[in-house]
Amino acid sequence: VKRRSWSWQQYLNEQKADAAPPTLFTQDQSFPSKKNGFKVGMKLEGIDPLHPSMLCVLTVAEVIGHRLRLHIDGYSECYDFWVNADSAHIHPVGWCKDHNHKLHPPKGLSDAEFNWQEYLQSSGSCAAPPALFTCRTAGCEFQVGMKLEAVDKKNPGLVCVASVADVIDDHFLVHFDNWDDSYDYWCDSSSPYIHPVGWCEKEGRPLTAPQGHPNPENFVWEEYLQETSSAAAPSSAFTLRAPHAFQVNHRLEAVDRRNPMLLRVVTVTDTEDYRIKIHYDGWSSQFDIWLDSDHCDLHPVGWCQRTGHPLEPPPGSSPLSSPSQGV
Ligand code: MLY
Repeated sequence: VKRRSWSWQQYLNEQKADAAPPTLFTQDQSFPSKKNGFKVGMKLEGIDPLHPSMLCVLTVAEVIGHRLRLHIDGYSECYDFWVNADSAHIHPVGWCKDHNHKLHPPKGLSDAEFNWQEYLQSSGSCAAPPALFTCRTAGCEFQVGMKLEAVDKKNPGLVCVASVADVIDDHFLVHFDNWDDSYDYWCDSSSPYIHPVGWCEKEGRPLTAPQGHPNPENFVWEEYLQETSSAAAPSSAFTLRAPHAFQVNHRLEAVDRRNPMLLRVVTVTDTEDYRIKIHYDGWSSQFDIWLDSDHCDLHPVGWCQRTGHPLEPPPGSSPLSSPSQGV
């Protein structure tokens, strides 16, 4: 069955709504500057979204428009995940070795047993050509081991003692001291979720001490830095970005949280300085979600069309009325 065509322009007119201006989006959200050259079967290295501290062996399982479904080699398909082709979290074969990062071999192979050349040969597959990846050369002042105060995004009321656990180009991994890596997240120096050592004290806010700290109510940074022989990230490293400029009722395109192969028409229904609440048009508001305004699953109106990705029209919205339909 051919999908009846649907038009953003007609929909915006009907809804008396505006598209969020393309200038409000980050580069990663905007119209890509090059074609998606990835092909099914190509192998690469990248971050496991469920274990953001781990770089894994990946295979392109599906390509739609500017997006890729990636499979973690040796694991169940249920861990497959979608990324944009210009994601900062994917790298060519050999990247980990060249950049001194540990690469987790496919399930079933030990570190000693895994070797890319043999693996490609025995699996009869090829490496994704390095030219397909978007190279990001910018660095940052953050270095592995530096300490900071960071919001625990899974418990956003908490600002906690944290460390830089990894650095890749201009991104770094925030890790909460003495907790497992399930709370870790990648961010850049402009993130609103990170603060220099001493920020909580200055703001008169509680600071959550490392797990198991003997005296969490009286955590003293100076002592902790000494005990752990570590340094605070310099305050010059923090480059807090300006709040976003999305407005309530702006329309955009967003990945469906529940079925991430789909992109849907969404409306901004609430805003905070660094987050927006989105509503999937035509669906119950029980599916509304808050997202960071720079989330890579948000795109300007027209992104799907421009990148050759289907866009799911809101259920119940009328298809394009064309003169040939009469009336
Ligand atoms: N109630 C949660 C809180 C965990 C907080 C972890 N942060 C500080 C990294 C729990 O105890 O699991």
